[in-house]
Amino acid sequence: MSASSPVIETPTEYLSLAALVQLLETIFQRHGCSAEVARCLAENCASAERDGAHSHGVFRIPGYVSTLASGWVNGQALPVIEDVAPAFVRVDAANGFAQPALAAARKLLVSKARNAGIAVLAIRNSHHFAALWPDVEPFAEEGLVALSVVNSMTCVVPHGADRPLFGTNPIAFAAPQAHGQPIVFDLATSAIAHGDVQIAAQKGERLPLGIGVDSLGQPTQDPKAILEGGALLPFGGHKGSALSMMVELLAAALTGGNFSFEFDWSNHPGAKTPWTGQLLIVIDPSKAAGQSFAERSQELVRQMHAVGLKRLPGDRRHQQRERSQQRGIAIALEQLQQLQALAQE
Ligand code: NDP
Ligand code: PYC
Repeated sequence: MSASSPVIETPTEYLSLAALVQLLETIFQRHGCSAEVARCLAENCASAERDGAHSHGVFRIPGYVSTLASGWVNGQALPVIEDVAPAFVRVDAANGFAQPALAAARKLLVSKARNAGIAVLAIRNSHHFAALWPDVEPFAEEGLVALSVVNSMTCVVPHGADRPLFGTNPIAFAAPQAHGQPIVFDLATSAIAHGDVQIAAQKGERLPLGIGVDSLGQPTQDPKAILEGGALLPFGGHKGSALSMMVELLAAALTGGNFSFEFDWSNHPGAKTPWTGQLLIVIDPSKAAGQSFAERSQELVRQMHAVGLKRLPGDRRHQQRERSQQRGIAIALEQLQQLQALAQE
């Protein structure tokens, strides 16, 4: 581009969080979700868009809609909660989404964590198509430490193997921090999230080397080659691969959900949501000995900044959240019109 080339701005609209939630809620209801499930998914997806987590924001709506239309997932499912032990809750999501299952079991989980000091929530028979941080951040906002894992669909080659087996299998962690935002990280154990490969393919962008392979197992920077018969690699070689294996064990073997390689959606054209499981571990740090945990986390952050760290995980999201709160959530006009059309179908 020459210095004199005009910059072409994408026409953009700015929506309040409430307006975006309302629009998405209408879409989910129109396409087969109960009012409760629609509200839960709309809030989740709108928060991701507000925080600039674009791979799991409104970009996902067509996938949700095609999945619901395919009959692969039950948008009206009523999760079944089983209180199995003083620190263990099981939920059968009844082939519905994982977020309403978590919402239904949340109160029991928190009360168990506060009583026992720790509690586990094992969700099975569930579909998770979203970012994981919204599942853990609220626990830290009420003073608890939370860790969650969810497995997805086969598209990652275990380190040292020839063919894909694992999912993109994210891990999210949240901890309270005195006088600051909770410390939160949320990362796929693949080199990048599958959603970001799809976005790169849509934009015609190339990916860095070391992220994926083509259908012949050869390294590629072409996102389409990864999506069409190729696969992703774990982040960090054998280390990310071990974490991805751990996610399969905790989110599937422990919960009773499917491994990423165990479901077959070929009879449901349009199905996009992995039918797997999710595990959450919640800890009440007030039960621990010593100084206040939140004060200790603040001290750790202080020392990290003191050695030159400029950016913590979660900082980008929080900055984007603030921007969205000030000027509204930016949605490209064309995308907004597509959403409005889906709300009217
Ligand atoms: P990123 O690699 O973008 O970010 C991973 C984490 O690292 C975030 O907490 C991020 O914070 C932080 N981070 C990024 N860059 C830096 C940096 N330079 N310094 C310090 N911290 C940094 O995310 P992924 O691509 O791994 O995952 C994207 C999303 O995809 C996640 O929300 C994940 O849950 C979701 N996902 C969902 C799946 C599912 O089955 N439901 C499957 C796979 C992924 P920040 O947020 O502030 O950028
Ligand atoms: O981005 O890898 C991903 C993903 C899988 C399921 C939902 N998101």
